[in-house]
Amino acid sequence: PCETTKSLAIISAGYCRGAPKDGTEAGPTAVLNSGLFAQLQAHFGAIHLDIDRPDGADIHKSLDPDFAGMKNPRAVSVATKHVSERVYEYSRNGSLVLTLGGDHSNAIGSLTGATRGLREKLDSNVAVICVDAHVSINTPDTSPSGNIHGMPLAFATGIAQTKGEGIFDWIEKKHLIDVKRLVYVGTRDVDDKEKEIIATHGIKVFDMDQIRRNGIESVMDEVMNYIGGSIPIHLSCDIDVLDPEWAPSAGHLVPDGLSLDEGQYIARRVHSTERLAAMDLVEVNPSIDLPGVQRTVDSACFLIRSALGVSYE
Ligand code: 5AB
Ligand code: MN
Ligand code: MN
Repeated sequence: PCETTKSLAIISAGYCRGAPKDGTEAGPTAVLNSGLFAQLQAHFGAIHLDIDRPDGADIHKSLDPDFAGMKNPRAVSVATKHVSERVYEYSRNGSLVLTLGGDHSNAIGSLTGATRGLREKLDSNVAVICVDAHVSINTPDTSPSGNIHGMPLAFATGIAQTKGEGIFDWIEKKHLIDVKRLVYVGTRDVDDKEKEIIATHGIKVFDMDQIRRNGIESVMDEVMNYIGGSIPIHLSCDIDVLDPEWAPSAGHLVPDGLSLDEGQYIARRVHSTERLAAMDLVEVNPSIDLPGVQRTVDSACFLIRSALGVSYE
């Protein structure tokens, strides 16, 4: 049911209030300006590039006190609502949508936007492959930090229900992804309370241990089996899934991650389904480990080109 995607839309989502460290606001520019934009243009032709900043995304910190265990909740809510609406418009019109973060809270926007758009367009649910060292599924109640970049999958699935005035009160049922269509690859740093959430909801996880035991090829066979053969796919990539050797410029480095080749293999397998409908690439932070920024950006671009089937030169 998923027709070949003809156009590409890029949402520059350089919002960083979901993370404890600033810097990810410079992620989209760093990634696009390293040659990627030109390569994507050569491949896709005209690209819709959306770089508007929503009013309120920079709500001053003094006007945005903690709410129910969340830091900067109003700023993150405004930003993610905007991303959700932009991704929704493009998805509904049949574009493949690439959202560049920014911290992982931006995925609240991209996941809900793509889900809503594809439901309208194709009358189909979306399968979400989340590639992250973490599971990023704390609720405001379980979060040890209050950082919303540790919560995107909880809000996008509806597992987190916490709402206030101007705080995620825009999320409705039509936005929510189906937890049974969510699968993780490459995790290796999961909080105890997140383990409980994963168990309670029966969410599928292929962690680093499984990848080391069985190999990435066999794990991806299982991933593809699990999500089934027909529905569109949303690939949510947190760059920290890669080993810090390949992506040192990120805020929550965890050792023993994926090699770049393994990351590329995942992306290629997704591409080969011809069902990639949306992708996020988040958590690239050009203010961390300056000598490693180029390497991190190059890895990010490599994953994006692999998932989108773009070769160049
Ligand atoms: B990232 C932690 N689980 O909730 C939390 O980088 C870390 O988007 C979250 O994966 C890491 O604060 C969030 C301890
Ligand atoms: Mn992570
Ligand atoms: Mn994450």
